[in-house]
Amino acid sequence: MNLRDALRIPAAEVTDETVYRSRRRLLAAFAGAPALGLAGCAGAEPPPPARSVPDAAQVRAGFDTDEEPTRFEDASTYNNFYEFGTGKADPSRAARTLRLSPWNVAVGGECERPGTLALDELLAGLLPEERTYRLRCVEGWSMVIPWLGVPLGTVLRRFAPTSKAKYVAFATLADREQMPGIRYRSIDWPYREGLRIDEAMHPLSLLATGMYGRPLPQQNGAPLRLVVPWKYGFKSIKSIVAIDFVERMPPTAWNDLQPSEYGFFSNVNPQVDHPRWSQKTERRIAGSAGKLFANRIETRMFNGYADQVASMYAGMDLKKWF
Ligand SMILES: Nc1nc2c(c(=O)[nH]1)N[C@H]1C(S)=C(S)[C@@H](COP(=O)(O)O)O[C@H]1N2
Ligand SMILES: [Mo]
Repeated sequence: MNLRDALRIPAAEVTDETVYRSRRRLLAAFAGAPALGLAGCAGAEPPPPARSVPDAAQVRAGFDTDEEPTRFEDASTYNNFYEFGTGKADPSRAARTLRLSPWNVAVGGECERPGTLALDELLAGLLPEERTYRLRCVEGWSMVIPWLGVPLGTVLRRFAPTSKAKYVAFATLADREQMPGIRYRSIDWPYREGLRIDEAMHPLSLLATGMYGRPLPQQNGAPLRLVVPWKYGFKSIKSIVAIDFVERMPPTAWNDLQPSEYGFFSNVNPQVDHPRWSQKTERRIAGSAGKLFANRIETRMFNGYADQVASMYAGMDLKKWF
């Protein structure tokens, strides 16, 4: 049986549990195989960044929501952080020992002031803001999480990106000693993600240091993680140690693994199904319903942030650039 057949699941049987299992199987199938690179987009030139992004005042409606938040105990025990294992409960058990200090972030590439900074230097003078965002995982579940953090763009501008900086690439720590999942050659570690520069500068893009009014738990990506609420959760890379301004679309962990299934943009879009499951609905893990009795709700375009972000994608074919 070839890989594609091995991973095919009859539509009627698809639940987010089977989806997550199949995703884990995909990792196992690819263990040891060479990285595929950006094969999915080979040849075609991606659409350039939008020339301007709205300012904070224009997108303020997206900073909060009146939807019922997820309970802290669900948001901190039902996690994806493959460096600590592929089970949902693995990170909350295994990540406690991740050493958060000292923590340095190396910033480089197409910018005038590159450098490696300790976390408090990186964030010096910035006060964390609270942003309550929806988080929609590509597997078909979602949460509502009150984050604490600073706008990504505010931090990036300190490094004076040049006109060649068309994308921003991020990498997670990959420390074999502290991260038991690194021993499996599934993802081509370190976990990497990227944004187009306009997306990175958009005021909704957050560098989070906390949630629920307290410091981020390790399993949620302490001490510093990205939160990009209009994209599938895997774009929101955890425990960041490197940020690079680059001219070309950078390689990213899930796109490397299966470019036909995980695009670079990965904007939440109920009209573009994952090749192996529908993206029209999601299981909302919120309030006392918790993860066992989560409601199924309709997935919204750009995860409900279309008013804030759609202008960046004007004229872009969102099926092609999924
Ligand atoms: N380094 C790293 N970042 C990661 C992941 C991961 O496995 N490793 N998983 C991603 C996925 S698939 C999701 S849905 C979110 C989950 O964030 P949460 O556990 O804080 O809800 O983190 C993302 N960031
Ligand atoms: Mo995810």
